[in-house]
Amino acid sequence: MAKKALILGITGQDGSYLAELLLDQGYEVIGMVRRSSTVTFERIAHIQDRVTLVSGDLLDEVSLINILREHKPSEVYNLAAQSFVQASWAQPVLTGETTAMGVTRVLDAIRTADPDIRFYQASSSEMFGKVQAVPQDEDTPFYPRSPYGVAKVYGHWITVNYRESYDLHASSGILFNHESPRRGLEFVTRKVTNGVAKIKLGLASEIRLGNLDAQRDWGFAGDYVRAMWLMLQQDLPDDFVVATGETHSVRELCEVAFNAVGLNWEEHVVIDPAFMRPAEVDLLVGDPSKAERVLGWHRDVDFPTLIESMVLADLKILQK
Ligand code: NAP
Ligand code: G4F
Repeated sequence: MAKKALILGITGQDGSYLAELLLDQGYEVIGMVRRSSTVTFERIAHIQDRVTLVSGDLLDEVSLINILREHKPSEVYNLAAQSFVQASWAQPVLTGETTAMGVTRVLDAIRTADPDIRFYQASSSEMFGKVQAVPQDEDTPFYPRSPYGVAKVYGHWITVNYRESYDLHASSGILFNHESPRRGLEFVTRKVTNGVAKIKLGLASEIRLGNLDAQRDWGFAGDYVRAMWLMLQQDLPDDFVVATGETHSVRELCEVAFNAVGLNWEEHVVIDPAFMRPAEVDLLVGDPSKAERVLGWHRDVDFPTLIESMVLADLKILQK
């Protein structure tokens, strides 16, 4: 019989790539979607007839228990969250309810409905915040710098706690930034690649950005969902850092993206204080040695290839 997986957050960037991966592996895929007055299925439109979409919300534990009881998945991937760091200062309580308490609701629903379910929690390098070591690995202490980061630390520790308290197969992937042509337009990579495409086509003349000095360890989302799946195939649950081991500044990101279409970034990027954050995460760079050694994971796509592919994809979308 085909294995059955439930993806919370299937309409998001990672959810769409993970659904593709699981379908390719022969899984039956159930995706939870929340009620909305408009359709939010753009990222999964191409596979919508191959997945089962069910209605539920991280804010509503009853909906989670009912979905687990009805569909009986053997694996649950919690990718759902309020995931935009900047928005977490404007909506700290919603971020906490979703990104922190939402994890407890899912874990508790699993404990109630079927404690044999294997669980993946989407933890984040944002938990390292004001970094206490370079590079960051599974033993680096957390020092979150945003309400989002604080909520993710809670989600991480409640996952560890349910694993230790109830012997759940619950793993936490501490993933560094990962991007793709499906990335939300508000995140800096996609904002830049979309802006570059617009400028190239004469539809805009500038991109307004905040802190160009921030450094991130950027990888490709398609590579990172493979690590999530590998974690749930292990005999024992554990925590893993997933990263490229390289870091680049927002300035370098601009350089690579503008170069891809033969433009000079300095002529088009404008610094706008509106995009500065109350507290910044200056430098992230992860050490993926454990994921490489234990899971046999490796990334395929490097930084310039990733950014150039996003620019090309945005050009295509806009030309259509
Ligand atoms: P994303 O594109 O923002 O997707 C978030 C998903 O969560 C969407 O499907 C969204 O549904 C859903 N969601 C939000 N609130 C919900 C609620 N109350 N109930 C049910 N679903 C809800 O995020 P992503 O980039 O794919 O990231 C996936 C996960 O990994 C997130 O937890 C994120 O925090 C974490 N993470 C991401 C990165 C990264 O670099 N991408 C790195 C580390 C960790 P709608 O479509 O209805 O909004
Ligand atoms: O693309 P960002 O918004 O991503 P951020 O804050 O690193 O968070 C992403 O990665 C986390 C993993 O570390 C995830 F957990 C989280 O869910 C999300 O996917 O910003 C990256 C950097 C920041 O330092 C920001 O200050 O880019 C800087 N930046 C400079 N100008 C900007 C802008 N970011 C955005 N979004 N927009 C700007 O105009």
